[in-house]
Amino acid sequence: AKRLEGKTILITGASSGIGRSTAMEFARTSPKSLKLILTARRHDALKAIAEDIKKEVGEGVKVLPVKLDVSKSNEVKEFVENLPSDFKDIDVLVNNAGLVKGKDRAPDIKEDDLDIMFSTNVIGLINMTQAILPIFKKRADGGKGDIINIGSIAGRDPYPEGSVYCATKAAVSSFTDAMRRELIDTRIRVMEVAPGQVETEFSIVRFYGDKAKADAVYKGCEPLTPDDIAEAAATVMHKKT
Ligand code: NDP
Ligand code: 8X3
Repeated sequence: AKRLEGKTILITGASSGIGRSTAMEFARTSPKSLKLILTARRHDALKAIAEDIKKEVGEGVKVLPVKLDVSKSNEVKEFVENLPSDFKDIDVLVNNAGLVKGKDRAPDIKEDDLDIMFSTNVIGLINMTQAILPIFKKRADGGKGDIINIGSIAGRDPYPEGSVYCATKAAVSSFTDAMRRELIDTRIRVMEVAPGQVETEFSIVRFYGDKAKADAVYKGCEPLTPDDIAEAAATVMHKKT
């Protein structure tokens, strides 16, 4: 619980799956002094999660739901400029927003799918990192804060018909490692959590809303749950000193 106490934590892609579970898990772990900024494109879903948190842990966790598309660099900049003063002092950025679209082999990869995967998973994650890092850097002794990037095993072990998604996650991994080295002389830590298969809306999104196709992905295996990943994310961060 100490790890999270008193922190202001920004989670992208908090409207569903791993992001939603991470918000709930953090709130449960530190129910008295946490501030959570929850972002995604679906604002109504974020507001519902804010209500769920209130029901489960009470008023001790302050939640700010904000509609934000991470792939739009102008939205990201405006978001940071317009943060209310009591939520500006962000300690932790969880770069979780991401998606997969389609299951195709080259040369049949759809251009729209290619665009949205790179602009969300890679450019979106970099946009957010660039926007939040100055907040970390202006702290004493070269800066302090935690960045937790949600990568994937797919970034290390790429599979046919997922080439673009896998390439985006390899990019996340590479960007994370370079950032860690850039910031080695600060107390800004850059981490990657790289899950295997987790049952969320991920496959529903992959198959453009076809729930039956998505369910078939998890038949006969035991996928991780988003709560498993949320617990991992909670334990990797700094203890506040
Ligand atoms: P979900 O589809 O359940 O959640 C994805 C989240 O990302 C949603 O909240 C969605 O919100 C958000 N999102 C998508 N596009 C954008 C955007 N442009 N701007 C802001 N938010 C966006 O899937 P998961 O929880 O599984 O995925 C979360 C992360 O975990 C992703 O990065 C994924 O690649 C990664 N991952 C998933 C695995 C799995 O097997 N499920 C395994 C390994 C990693 P909204 O639609 O409201 O914008
Ligand atoms: C999601 C993991 O292998 O199901 O990142 O695509 S996988």
